[in-house]
Amino acid sequence: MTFDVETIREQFPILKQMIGKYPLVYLDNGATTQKPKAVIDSITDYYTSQNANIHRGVHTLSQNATTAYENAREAIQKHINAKKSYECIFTKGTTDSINLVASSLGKLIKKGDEIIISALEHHSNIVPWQFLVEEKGAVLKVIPMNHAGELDLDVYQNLLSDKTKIVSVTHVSNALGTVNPIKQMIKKAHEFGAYFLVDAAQSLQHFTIDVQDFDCDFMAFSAHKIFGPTGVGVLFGKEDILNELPPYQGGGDMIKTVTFEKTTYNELPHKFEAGTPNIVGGIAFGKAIQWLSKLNLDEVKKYENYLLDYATNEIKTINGVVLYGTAKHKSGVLSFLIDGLHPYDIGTLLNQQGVAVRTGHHCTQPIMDFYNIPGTIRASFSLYNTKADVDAFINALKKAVNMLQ
Ligand code: C6P
Repeated sequence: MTFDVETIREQFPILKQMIGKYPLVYLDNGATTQKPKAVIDSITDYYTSQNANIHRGVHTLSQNATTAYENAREAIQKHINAKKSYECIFTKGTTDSINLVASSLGKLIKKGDEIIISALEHHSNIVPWQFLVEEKGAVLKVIPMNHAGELDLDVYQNLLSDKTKIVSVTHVSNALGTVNPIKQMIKKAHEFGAYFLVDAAQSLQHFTIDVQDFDCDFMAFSAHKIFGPTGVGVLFGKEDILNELPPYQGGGDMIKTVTFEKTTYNELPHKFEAGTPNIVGGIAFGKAIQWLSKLNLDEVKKYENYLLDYATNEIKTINGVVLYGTAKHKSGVLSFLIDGLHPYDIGTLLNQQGVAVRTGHHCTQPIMDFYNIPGTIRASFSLYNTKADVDAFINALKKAVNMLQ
C-alpha cells in the first residue's frame, strides 16, 4: 500500500485528541469529515485580512473577498469538471441544493407528473419531493431494493415513462454504503426526457465525479462531508436547465432590476444565490477541494476499499453481528447490529473507549423499515483512518459486547 496515511493525519489537528484516556478513533465520517489545517487556516485568514461583503463593494476588501469566493467556485467547477463555474450554485448544503431543485422545478410541475426516487434515499431526498405530491398533485415512485441494499434496475426501467419529470437518486447510500450505478441510471432517464439529480453527499469524499461524463442534470453536495466547513454546499446544474428554472428565493444579488411592479432576475449563478452568502464557508470549501485535488484519488479509493474490506472481515468474527448493506459495490460504510443489543448502548460503550460512530436511523427511516429494525450502528471511514483505527474499533466493540451480554 503506497498511500501515506500518516502524512495525511498530521494535517488534521483534531485527530490528536484524547477522549478520556483513549485516543480519538473517528469513524463518523458519513455524518461529517474532519478538517485539514489548510481549511481551518483559511477561515482564520479570511476573518483576519479579507472580511467584507461580496459582489457589492468597490473597496479593496470587497473586491478581494469577491475574488476569493469566485476562485473557490472555480476550484469546485474544476474538481467536478463542470463546463462553466456559474453552473455551480453555492447553497447551504445537500439538503438546500435538493430543496432548490424541488422548489424551482416544482413551479413547473403539473398534476400527474412523475418523480422517481429510490429506496435508499436520505430524508432530504424524499421530503422535498413529497411537498410536490401534496402541493402539485405530482406522483412519487420509488425504485425498490433487495436485501443486500442494491436497487432493482429492472423495476427502475419499468417505472420510467414519458410522465417522468425527474429522477433523484443518491450515488452512495449513507446508511448502507451501496454505490449505485448512477451513470447507467442517468442514461436511462434521459431516454425518457427526464432530468436526473445525483445526491453526491456521500460520494465526493471517496471518489471524483466528472459531471460531464456522468451527464447528470443536477448534482447536490455538502462541503462538510468533503473536508470543508458546515453550512455550505453546491448545486451543480447544467447551464440551459438552470436558465429555464424560475428562481428559488428572492432577495439581494439575485435581481437585475426591481420596481414595485416587476423584477427581472440576475444571470447565473446569482439568480439562485439570494442574500449575503456564507462567504467564508465558500472560500474554505474551495480550499478543501484544492487540498483534496492534490491527492492521488485513485490511491485514496484503493486505500479506503482496503480499510472497508478489512473492517468487514474483522467484524464478522464477532458473535451475533448482523451486517446491513452487503452490496457488491460499497463505499465507506459498515452498518450493523449485534443480536439482542441496543445500538445506542453499543454506541455509548464505544464512545467510552474513544471510538466515535453513529447510531440510529441515519435519516433513512424507510431503509430501517425495510429491514424492520429501529436503526443500526454505523462506522464510516475516511482517508485518514488507519488499520489501527479499525483494530481499536473492533477491540472496543468486543469489550462492549462482553459487557452487555
Ligand atoms: N447524511 C449522515 O450522517 P446535509 O445535512 O444537507 O449536509 O446532507 C444531507 C444528506 C443528503 N444525502 C445523503 C446521502 C446524506 O448522507 C446526507 C447527510 C448525514 O448520514 C447526516 S444525516
